[in-house]
Amino acid sequence: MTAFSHLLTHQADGVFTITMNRPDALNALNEELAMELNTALRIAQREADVRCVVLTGRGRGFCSGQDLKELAGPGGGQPPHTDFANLLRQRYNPLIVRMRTMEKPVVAAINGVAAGAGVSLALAADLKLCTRQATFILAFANIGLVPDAGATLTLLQHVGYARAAEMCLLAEPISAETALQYGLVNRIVDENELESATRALATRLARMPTRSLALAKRALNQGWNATLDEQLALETYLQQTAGESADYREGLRAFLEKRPPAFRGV
Ligand code: T3D
Repeated sequence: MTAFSHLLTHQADGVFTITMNRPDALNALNEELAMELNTALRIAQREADVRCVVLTGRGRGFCSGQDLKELAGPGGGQPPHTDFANLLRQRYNPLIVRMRTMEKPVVAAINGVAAGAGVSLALAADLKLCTRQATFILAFANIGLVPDAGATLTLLQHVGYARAAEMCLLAEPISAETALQYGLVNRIVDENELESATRALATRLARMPTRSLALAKRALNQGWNATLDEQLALETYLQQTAGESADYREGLRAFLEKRPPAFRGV
């Protein structure tokens, strides 16, 4: 298993768990953490025995976004020039694309505050659990930046324009309850139950027909920009593909034999 300095990884029962591990900085994304996260997601995507990916953070934060101290550089003077375009292309955009297009479900277990690109990461997951203490802050405007790492799209997809504009323009924290009400997260759990609830959800997903989940994810991703005709054509193609999988045959057999299916993810 690859060794990481700012990440913890763990694999069991088809679930690959990635824990961001810079708790003193609320898991702010410095270059190392961002690049390691890219590597870990690449591994999770590649390994056939990984059938669900969990992203979480250690300590009281999920992820506080870009490491602002890294941007500020050493000393207290004028911050140095940052090539933001390069930073996004190198670190953030590949992360978001990988999470959204990975052919297996990605679960975010949001253990605390998510800020800036930390919210973008959470939004890129397919399913989200958070603790009652979790908060979400699109903090970009507080430092004169623009929401990025996909958030201007994924936030709109989750909450609609009025709420997205409020979150982006006012950059105020929203609570876990509000996040649930807005549709930003799927479920709130008590802090001491996050691990077990995440494990139960992820293990369940890992036992499902991975190929069909991947195809459903692709259909949902593409649905946003499609016309009805385009989406019907895509669904037709995806269903034909799913119908040729071993898991479809197993699912149908199991139904007829009145037993639970044993999906293998192929
Ligand atoms: O290319 C590009 O476009 C760049 C990409 C940009 C994407 C972005 O993510 S921009 C947005 C960056 N993030 C933020 O602006 C959030 C900054 N942090 C905060 O606003 C607050 O820390 C929180 C609301 C997240 C939490 O507040 P609180 O009061 O619970 O904790 P705290 O005391 O502020 O933070 C605890 C420690 O974490 C503290 O360390 P210290 O100073 O006591 O040693 C704090 O400095 C550190 N920390 C928190 N966030 C960051 C951070 N260190 C570096 N970078 C951070 N983003």
